[in-house]
Amino acid sequence: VFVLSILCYLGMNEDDGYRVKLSYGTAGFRADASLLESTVFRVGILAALRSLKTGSVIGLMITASHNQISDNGVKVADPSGGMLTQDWEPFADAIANAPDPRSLLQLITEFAKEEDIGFEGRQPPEVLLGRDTRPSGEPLLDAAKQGITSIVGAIGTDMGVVTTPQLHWMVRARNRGLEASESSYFHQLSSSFRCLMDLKPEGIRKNGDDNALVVDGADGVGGEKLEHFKKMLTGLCIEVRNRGEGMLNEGVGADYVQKEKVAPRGFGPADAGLRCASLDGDADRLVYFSVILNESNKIELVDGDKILSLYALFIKEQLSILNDGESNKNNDSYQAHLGVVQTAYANGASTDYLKEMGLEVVLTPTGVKYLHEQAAEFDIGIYFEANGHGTILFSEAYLCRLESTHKTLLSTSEGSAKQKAASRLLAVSQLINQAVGDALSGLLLVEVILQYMGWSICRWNELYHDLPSRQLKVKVGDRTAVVTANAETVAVQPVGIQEAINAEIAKYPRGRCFIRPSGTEDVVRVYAEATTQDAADALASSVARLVD
Ligand code: 16G
Ligand code: ZN
Repeated sequence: VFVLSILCYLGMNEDDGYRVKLSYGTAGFRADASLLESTVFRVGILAALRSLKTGSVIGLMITASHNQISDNGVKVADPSGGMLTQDWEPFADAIANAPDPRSLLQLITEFAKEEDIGFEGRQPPEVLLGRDTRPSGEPLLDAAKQGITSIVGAIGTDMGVVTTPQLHWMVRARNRGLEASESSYFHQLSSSFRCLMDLKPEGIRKNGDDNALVVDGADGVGGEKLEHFKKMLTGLCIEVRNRGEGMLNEGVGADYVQKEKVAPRGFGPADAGLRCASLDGDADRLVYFSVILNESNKIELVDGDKILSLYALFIKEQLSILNDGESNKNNDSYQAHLGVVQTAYANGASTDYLKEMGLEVVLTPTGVKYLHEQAAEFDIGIYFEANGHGTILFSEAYLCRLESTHKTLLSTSEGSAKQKAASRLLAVSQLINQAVGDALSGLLLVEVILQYMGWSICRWNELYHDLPSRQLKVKVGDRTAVVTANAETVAVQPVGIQEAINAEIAKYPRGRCFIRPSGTEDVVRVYAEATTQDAADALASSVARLVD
């Protein structure tokens, strides 16, 4: 039986004037912040119900990531720290679009019955709340709290201004009985980073650039956090720019740098050759770049695909050290099923490179929930979107095996190459966020691997050469008219469009092109790739004309 006290709050909803139809897309609900108050309130209710249902702590994050400062958004983190289960998305859509308090109440009551959500004997529901630096965050936080506490006994715990991955990490930690504070997060990251630094092979010479890293904080929460956190990191010198003094996401941030392929505000010719990185507005995306000498603000972009490749190379190397000579003994405690997950946006050259390394590569549709789910199928699954969102997942079963292998190695051959490889893998599992892609932990892993390899950013960028590509967006009346299949590589609707796209692709050597409806904007996106920039541009625009 529910005791809801929502009616008073819902009056505002009818005053909205108009209500846009909202859908819980890849990034939760996102819109102009002024339209979101009652939506966030409703998501608060959902989060409390989810906590009741699972008997675990749930997360609610208020952010619009790389979008403009006037936007905001809300998404829910499940007990594992991952995205809200897809089974609940239709309910999220339904309550967000409920036209009046009465139908909202009815939806909730019916859903609770269906899901068999009751109060008896359960822990009081608890939701951890986080928000980015947007000014609209605070009032929206209040709306979320109201939503949560309208479920009797439910608690909303405010974690303050945090990065999206910090909040997901905290939810995961809490549900594992661990301390879930910012300081425990920083402590875990810095100690596993130090452990990896201590395990660097001796005698590696630095190749080119020094330890200095310059980071574009997108004028958001990530830059602020990193500025504070960097003091805890030894062996790495970080300069943070765009820490919040300028306008959030305006000409800065990972999304801008990756899509426009230019240096962010505050970076210029004087930075040529430096190793630079860019976070997005809520610090769940990371790309690297270096400014090209004498080319105003042009950059060499080192995107998510290349971060993935670097990680894959390192993990594979540790696994082969660990496996060396073990295959005959049939000792599967040493074996690990390693796989990588990408989307259709992955540069074709990266996919070729990973396959040449002998890795299993799986494609999924765009959106973290799909990549994450697929990566969790492996003992070690590495996923990345080209835009810089990704992480490395270690399965519980594999971590258990690895821990016992490590213990044995410590007692039989401490200091051996194998023992160190096992230590490194364990440290990576501690460093890299197991809940969601995390620019701060991702950056530390990149830095430690570059030092391990003795590589400069240029050497890293040489792993393979990106095929020239072009992304366009086409404003359409109804983006849902485009329906895709095979991880968005084929458009099955409108009927006939794929044949027309194929005919365009056939005109270009190594041409590849796909269209998909955006999950976050009212547009259809076009991606094209070919052997020259001109060809990629031409392919993209001819396909965009087909969509129009
Ligand atoms: C969201 C997704 C991101 C995806 C992007 C695509 C999450 C947490 N974020 O930001 O993974 O790349 O949407 O946007 O899933 P689009 O559908 O507008 O192209
Ligand atoms: Zn983001």
